[in-house]
Amino acid sequence: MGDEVELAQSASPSEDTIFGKILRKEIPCKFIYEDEQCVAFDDVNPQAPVHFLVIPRKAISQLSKAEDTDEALLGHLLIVAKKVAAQRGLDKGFRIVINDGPIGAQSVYHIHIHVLSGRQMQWPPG
Ligand code: TR5
Repeated sequence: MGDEVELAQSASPSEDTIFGKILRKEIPCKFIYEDEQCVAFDDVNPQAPVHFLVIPRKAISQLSKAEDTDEALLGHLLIVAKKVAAQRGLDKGFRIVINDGPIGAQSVYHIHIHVLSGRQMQWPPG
């Protein structure tokens, strides 16, 4: 089992997360994109040559807890993901991942979109 999966299995949803601290600038983090609704930054433990995260400023813990009223925000995150991917020159493609809950190997309970590229992705994912 990978470290990230072990971390995910021991993670518990909490009001405050490391991403909340990043958003409040309590932890330094170089944003590669930001607007009034979301920010993007490189993953600290990249699983591919390019691996960045797009997170909303709103603290939605996970996709399964999102509300119908979050529809536009969730769409916005995907549009930002593809714009930043284009800025990073990912013209041959990329993979989007959203982990949800322990089975989905989610370790940080602030919803985030993973964008991975720079190597050939495999299918099925592990
Ligand atoms: O497993 P899930 O889908 O919850 O993904 C959480 C991701 O957050 C993992 O890919 C981690 O590597 C990433 N992560 C964790 C921390 C962190 C981060 N990315 C950027 N900066 C981070 N800081 C400062 N601290 C972390 N604990």
